[in-house]
Amino acid sequence: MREPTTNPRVMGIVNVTPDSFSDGGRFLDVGSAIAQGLRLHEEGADLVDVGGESTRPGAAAVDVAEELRRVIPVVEALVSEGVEVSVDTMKPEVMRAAIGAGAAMINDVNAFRAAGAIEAIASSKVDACVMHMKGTPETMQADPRYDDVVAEVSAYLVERARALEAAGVAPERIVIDPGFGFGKTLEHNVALFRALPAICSMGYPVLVGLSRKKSIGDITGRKVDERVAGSVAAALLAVQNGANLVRVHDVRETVDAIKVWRALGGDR
Ligand code: 9MG
Repeated sequence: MREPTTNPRVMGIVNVTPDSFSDGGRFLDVGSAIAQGLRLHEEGADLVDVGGESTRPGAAAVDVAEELRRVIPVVEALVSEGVEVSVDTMKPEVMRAAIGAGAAMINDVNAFRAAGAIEAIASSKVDACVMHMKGTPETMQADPRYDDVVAEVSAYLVERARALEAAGVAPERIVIDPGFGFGKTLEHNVALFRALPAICSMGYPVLVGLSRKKSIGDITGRKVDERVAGSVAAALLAVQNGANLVRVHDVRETVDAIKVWRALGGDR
């Protein structure tokens, strides 16, 4: 089995989505998103992932102008406060603007498959997270099927990482992610999780995102806001199995758990 990573990093999640109405129009609370990013940074997040388009199952797409309006002011504000920022986007225009605003990573659940996405990242120095997703957020949970989920996801991740390398992205800049919950049943997610030691031996750092997801709810029987303990357990086991980066909502709890794990010899 692969040795656990000695220095796992924690990525905090900031979603910039409209959450209230003002004078008949959607009111976008950029200030709350910035405050949330700063709070996660203070709680010990190594980097903060900012997203302006929901990737939840069934979520509708947003257009480029709206996504830019949501994300870029938050990136600028967090970077100016010394926060390392990742931007969760599938759109090359948003990638370019985010890189211009100082983002250190582009996290693309679509694995840079959009026209112009590889070029947007290749002409920069930022890191790139390539994630596996079967289908689109709108359709992905409609009866996903695989012959061999681990083999298919692994082959896809290698193919996408090689596509980035062929465009000039150095392998050290590439992070791979099995994409838990993105076109996968609980069984698929469990099979991928159990294969983490092998996935972590593929030559790229690995990101795991299970925080508060349906799989945690399916296992524990808990509602979304009651999934903290289950999410922390999953993050810790991911780290134990070699994950380099865990993407989480509950930064303080995850950072504490990793500290205890390390102090008690989990990283030996
Ligand atoms: C945006 N987003 C939601 N879940 C995610 C996950 O599991 N991994 C990555 N890379 N991004 C995610």
